[in-house]
Amino acid sequence: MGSMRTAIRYAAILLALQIVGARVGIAGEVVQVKIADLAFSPAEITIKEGDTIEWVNGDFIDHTATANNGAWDVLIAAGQSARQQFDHAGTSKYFCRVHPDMTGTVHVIAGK
Ligand SMILES: [Cu+2]
Repeated sequence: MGSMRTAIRYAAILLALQIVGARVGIAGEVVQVKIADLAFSPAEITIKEGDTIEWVNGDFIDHTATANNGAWDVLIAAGQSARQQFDHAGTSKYFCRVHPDMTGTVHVIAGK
C-alpha cells in the first residue's frame, strides 16, 4: 500500500537532486584528455557546460594545464590525473607552464 507513496517520494527526491545538480554543475560528464610525449591528446576538445576534463598524464614528468587568461591552473603530476570543471560556455586556450610548446583548446558549448 505504501509502495506507491514511496515511489513518488523517491521520484521527488531524484528530481530535486537533478535540479540541484544542474544548478551547481555536478551533473556533467568527465571527458579525458591524455598526455603523452609532451602533447595533449586530443589537443582540441569540445564539451558541454558542467562537464569536467580529466587530464591523464602518461609521461614521467609533471605537466600543467594552465588557461592562457589565468582563469584556471591544474597541476598534473607524472603518472597522475587531475580535473577541471567548466561551468560556462566559451573557448579556453591553455598551455603547460613547464613546457610552453604544449598547448590545447577547450570549447565549452551551452548545455541543455
Ligand atoms: Cu608540460
